[in-house]
Amino acid sequence: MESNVQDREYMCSGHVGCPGCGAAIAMRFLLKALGEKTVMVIPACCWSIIAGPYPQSTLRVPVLHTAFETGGAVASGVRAALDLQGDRETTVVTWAGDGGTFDIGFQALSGAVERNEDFIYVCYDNEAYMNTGVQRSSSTPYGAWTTTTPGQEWKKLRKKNIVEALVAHRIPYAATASIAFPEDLMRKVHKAKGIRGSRFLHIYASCPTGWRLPSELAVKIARMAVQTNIFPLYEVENGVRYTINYMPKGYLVREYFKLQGRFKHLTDADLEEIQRMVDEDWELLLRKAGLSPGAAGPIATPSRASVPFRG
Ligand SMILES: Cc1ncc(C[n+]2csc(CCOP(=O)(O)OP(=O)(O)O)c2C)c(N)n1
Ligand code: SF4
Repeated sequence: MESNVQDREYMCSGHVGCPGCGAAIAMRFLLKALGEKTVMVIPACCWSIIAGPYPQSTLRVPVLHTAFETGGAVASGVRAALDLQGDRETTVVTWAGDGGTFDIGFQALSGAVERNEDFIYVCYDNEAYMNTGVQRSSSTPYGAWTTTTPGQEWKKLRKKNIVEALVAHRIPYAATASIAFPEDLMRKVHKAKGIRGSRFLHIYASCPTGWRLPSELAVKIARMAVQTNIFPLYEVENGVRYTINYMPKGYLVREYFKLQGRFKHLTDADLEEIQRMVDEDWELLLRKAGLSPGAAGPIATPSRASVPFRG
């Protein structure tokens, strides 16, 4: 199949992420799509380390490392400074983990997008505070082990729907993307780059270390998350226009869960409950996109159970 992936790299080899780090893969694709006229604002997260210690950097674009809670505010300031210099070409990007986005950076993010600041906010989502040793965040999914949800205390609350929270601000553009679908990811980055105002990208970025997953399965697990409807690929324009970009085959979620050590305590009953929640969320999304669940394929039909996952 022909690929539109550009040859030019803006991320050098020699980064210090773990083998198979989905956040490193995500950054590589993001910068291929954005190009060199980019300023990256990075609040505290794994990427504060992955980029390398000053004066070295794995990135060929300027990077501002900032306080954990300030991603939205710092990007607003950088944009204002560039505007004062008459530079309308450079794209300002905040690149933050789920802890820095869903939780501690949410106030600055909400404030910035309510003002419709002209920047792209990217959350690479590895579903926990990984840099400080795998603590649960409000992005950690129902059922997961973390060091703050250990043993029988595994997380029994749902993951926050961050895209819906941003959509509620009626920003010009919000979208999900995955490291397993690079062309879709880069198309969305291109699209976001061409829009003015606040844009939000939620990128699914697997973390072999925190998920207790063999590093060579990082991309496969990301593909399975989409194929099972756990992480649907869609975009929302101006807070109202929903487009689902990929119609999954609707594989059973249990196939996704069994590959990861963070879910190994789950019983059949737990998996059934999670399947019910995933189906419910998917059907809600279909309705928002103007599609009826029945028309969308094998969702919630018994025949789906016999479909083997072929990644
Ligand atoms: C105000 C504040 N609280 C706590 C920390 C410690 N800290 C640094 S990185 C981090 C975790 C970041 O998690 P996330 O945003 O999910 O990114 P990831 O590490 O998973 O890449 C924490 C708690 C900090 N730097 N500042
Ligand atoms: S802990 Fe996870 S997100 Fe952090 S560098 Fe390692 S694989 Fe990447």
